[in-house]
Formats: sequence, C-alpha cells, structure tokens
Amino acid sequence: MEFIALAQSLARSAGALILSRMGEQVTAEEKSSAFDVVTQVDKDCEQLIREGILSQHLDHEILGEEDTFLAQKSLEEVLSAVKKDTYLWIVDPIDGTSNFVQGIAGFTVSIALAYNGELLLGVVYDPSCDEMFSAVKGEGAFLNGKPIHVSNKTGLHTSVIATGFPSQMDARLAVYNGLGKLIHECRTIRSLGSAARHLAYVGAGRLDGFWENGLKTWDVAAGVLIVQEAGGQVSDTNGNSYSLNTLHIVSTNGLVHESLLDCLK
Ligand code: 2AM
Ligand code: CA
Repeated sequence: MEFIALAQSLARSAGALILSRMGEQVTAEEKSSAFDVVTQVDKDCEQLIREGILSQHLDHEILGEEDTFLAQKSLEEVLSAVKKDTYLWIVDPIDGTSNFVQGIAGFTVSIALAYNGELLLGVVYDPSCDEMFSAVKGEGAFLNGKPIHVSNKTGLHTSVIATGFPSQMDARLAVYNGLGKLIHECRTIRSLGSAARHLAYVGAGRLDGFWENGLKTWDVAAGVLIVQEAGGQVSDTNGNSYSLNTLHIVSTNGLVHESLLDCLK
C-alpha cells in the first residue's frame, strides 16, 4: 500500500474507533498535570495505528504521543535517537482529547511521515465531520480528495486567527499575552481544541492563521505539511523555519505572517 493510502486508512480506522466509544463513560487520567489528560481510547487508537504501520513496515520508527509518555522519554530524546535514513511516523491518536472527554466534536487523528527530518506526508482526519485533510510533499493539499488552498486575506484586521491553551502554564501564559495584543488587531479569534485541526483549517482557508506555544511534534507535523502544501507559511514565533523540534508555532496564509509575528512579539 502507498504510504499516503496507509496513513489515510489508519486515520479512518482510528476515527471510527473513537466515534464508537464516544457515548461510553470515559475516564480522563491525568498525565503530566491535571491540565494534561489521556483516555484508554487514545491508547487503543495509538496501538491500532502502530500495529497497522509495523504490519507493513517493520523497519520504520514511530513517534507516538502516548507511547512516548509511557516510555517516560522526552520528545527531544526520542527525536535525537531517530536513526538517519529511517522513516519516522509521527502519530497523535487523538488531538483534542479534552474535546473527546467533554463530548465536543472536533478532535482529530493526526499522522505524518518524515525522512531525515523532512515531512513527506500528513493526514489530519476529523471523524465527526468525516473530513480527511491530506498532503504529500510537492503534490499539494487536499480535503476529501479535492485541492485546498489558503485564504487570500492581506491584513490582520480582516483575519480570523485561532489559538489553543496548552497544558504547560508558561506556554498558556504566552498565549494569553499574545491574545491581549491580538484582540486589538484581528477580526476575531477561535479556539477549536485541536492544533491539528487549526492547521488543517488554515490550509483550507477557513482560518487565516493559527499560533500556539508549547506544542509537541505529534500535534502539528501533519498539519504543518498541509499548510505548506496549501500555499501557506509556518514558522516558530521568532520567524524561524519549521523543524520537527518547533514547539511554538505560527502558521498563516503567508500574506499575514509578518503582521501576526510582529503582533505577537
Ligand atoms: P492533545 O489533545 O493531543 O493533548 C490544545 O491547546 C492543543 O494542545 C491540542 O492540540 C492538545 O493536544 C495540545 N496539548 C495538550 N496537552 C499538551 C502537552 N502536554 N504537550 C503538548 N501539547 C499538548
Ligand atoms: Ca493526543
């Protein structure tokens, strides 16, 4: 199976599993703090995706949110241990676990594939809407198979910008400070609970920009390629190019990128 077909098929299977368990009494376990939660469904979805990848590609590596947490490893440790010339799958089984726990639609499954630090493909699947966002390096970005493109807004005053509230308090405060400045500058602000979905929406032109501090590679890798392939721009909050280590992310249609960076400084 082609890599992109495998990613889409596993994202769909995980999405179906999440929806099938939505009415259940789910227990939100605390991870690093009360603001950082996981459920058995996150773990089951990650295992489904992991087994699906390894059943076809035993020599590939997987960076999964829940497995990394269980292994008590930092993201930096795992990324620096990835061997050269090895395919690395980057998996967030549920991005927006708080949405899932609260019974709010809009969580996503996020799967990316990288090789020597470069993103090759990304899929972000929203099972509640059956929306499959996807991108392959150099081949464009798509929503349910149709090409998507970022918006053409040229100023922040007409832009709708999204952000999120990460679990770490320093990152949360950075978002809060950014919001204090941005509310004077942009048309309005949205917070939909999934970084991956925010990025996919920037790619689809539904949002003109998205920024958030304190994210992890699995939250954003797939969405980053979708934005880039849809004609948009992604950097860190200082304007440096995106890499798999970027945690503080700014993504836009490209036309409002400098204005958003300036505003958040
Ligand atoms: P999650 O649901 O997969 O944890 C919300 O602001 C965004 O932050 C979501 O994409 C959420 O992803 C992410 N997030 C929550 N806790 C996080 C953590 N400890 N580290 C990095 N990202 C986190
Ligand atoms: Ca997650």
